Amino acid sequence: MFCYQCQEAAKGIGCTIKGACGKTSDVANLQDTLLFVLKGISILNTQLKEVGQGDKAANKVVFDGLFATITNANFDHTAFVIRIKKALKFRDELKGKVAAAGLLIGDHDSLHWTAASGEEFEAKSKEVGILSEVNEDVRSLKELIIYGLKGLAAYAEHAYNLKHEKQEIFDFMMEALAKTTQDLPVNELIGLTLETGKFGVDVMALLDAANTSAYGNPEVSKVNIGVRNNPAILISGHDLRDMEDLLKQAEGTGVDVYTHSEMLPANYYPEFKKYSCLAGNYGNAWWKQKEEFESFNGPILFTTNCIVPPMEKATYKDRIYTTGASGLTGAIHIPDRKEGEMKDFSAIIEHAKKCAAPTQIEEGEIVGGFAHNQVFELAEPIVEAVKTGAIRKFFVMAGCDGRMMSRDYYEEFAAKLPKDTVILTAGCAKYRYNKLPLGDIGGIPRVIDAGQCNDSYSLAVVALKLKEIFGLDDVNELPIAYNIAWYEQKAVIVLLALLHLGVKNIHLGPTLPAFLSPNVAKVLVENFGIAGITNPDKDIKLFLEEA
Ligand code: SF4
Ligand code: SF3
Repeated sequence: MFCYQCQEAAKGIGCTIKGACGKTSDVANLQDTLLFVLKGISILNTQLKEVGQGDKAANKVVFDGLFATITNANFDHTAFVIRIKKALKFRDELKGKVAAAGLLIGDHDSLHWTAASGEEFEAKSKEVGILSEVNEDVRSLKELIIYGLKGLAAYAEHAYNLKHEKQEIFDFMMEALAKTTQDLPVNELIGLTLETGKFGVDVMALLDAANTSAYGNPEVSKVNIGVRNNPAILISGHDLRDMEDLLKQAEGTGVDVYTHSEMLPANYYPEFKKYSCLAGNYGNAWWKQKEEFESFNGPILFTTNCIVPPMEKATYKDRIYTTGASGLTGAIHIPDRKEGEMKDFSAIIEHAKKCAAPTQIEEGEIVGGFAHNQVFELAEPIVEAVKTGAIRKFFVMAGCDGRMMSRDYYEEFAAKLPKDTVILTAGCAKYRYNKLPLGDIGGIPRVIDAGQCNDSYSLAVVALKLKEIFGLDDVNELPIAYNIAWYEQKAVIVLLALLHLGVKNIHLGPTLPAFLSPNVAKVLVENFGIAGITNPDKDIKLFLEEA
């Protein structure tokens, strides 16, 4: 195996024996092979699309497959073997359609290779894995594009589950994936990287429309972080349609539902607040799950990443359920919903009834729900505070959290920021500072949480609105600094989206991606002012000195 797609890549180079995330080499190899087959499907369907015969079924095969290979989403060997088998069968059907349309089938190996067993699937990865691209810069750009596409695919899937889809986004996803099989000059690959960012904006806008049209606009909300006395289910991940189905089925059963990690923002949606079984948020960011799942006592539902494979001795092993693109060997997987129906969560609800209520680990409330609509309603006092100097600067600290010690930086950074600054956040990065007593500025909280990582889109919308209100030509003239924490590939698409929107001087930490070759990193530094982080004191000084 060789994998360097996330911030925890071993030694800052890549994982080769086992992932720091817990991914075993057999699963890593199967993921590489699945990606290879998805490239073949993308080549064929792009050909069909060009003659007006694109196959809509390809959309889901590709976005769901890409999503399953995201860091910490799916650790299930068998699930990948099944996916590869299905993908090969689907690819061969597409080949038939390409031939029937009178088109030539190319000679890329992803169009012709075939095998039937898990061992053969694994063996293939040696030829088609990341290192099969020998030019370091080309490899770096291609992987940057692929990771952006993985993030895009995840967001597209959530929107799709809410019946929001845009064929242009799927077409781009497949066109770009197909292009990664070609010998393209570096300039073209840079162009494709930036184009990926454009579609990143589009997919986040689509998901925002899907979420808000289904569940209303997030509103300022106090979320309970203590516990009640009922047995309960903990729901994690990002999929709001799963959240809806679970709440509907749990309501009135005596079983409560708590959110974990990236599901916290579900508490901000008016439609979800109506359910009396929604009891609040339990715990913190994903990487604390080993302790928090023990004390939760009830079953846990993963709708997406981030899963940490449990230790052998973990007591909660038989309380884990997965659904959608997520998977874990030994966990119970809840199948997809049938057309027009809800997913069937009865098993997890029955399981919860037999469990003790959660053990309290925290108490009190946290405040969130500042997506774009809510911020616009509060625009007047915010703009006023900027004009009077009560707010000197905003700090976008969106992105991911992770278990590396070096991430203590973000807590320290937030705590040390001057009191006339405001943090704008989204994603699980917020858990580093959303429980600190940072206070407010004339009633405006100093931590403004827009929601999940995809709600970084909301922060971009707010920035563009402020640019308009202040009559500026360039979004970079605003008093906003970007200090983003990344971990997995959704953060990659958020970053590319921000670059597409013209945002410059983004600081990225706790370390720069291992998949950026020195030359590609240089392009990002020279053209976009991308930089790393140093220490909180030095960085705060630097940010405050910047215009
Ligand atoms: Fe390593 Fe990250 Fe890949 Fe897991 S996802 S194998 S931690 S680089
Ligand atoms: Fe977090 Fe995994 Fe990225 Fe959605 S849940 S932000 S790390």
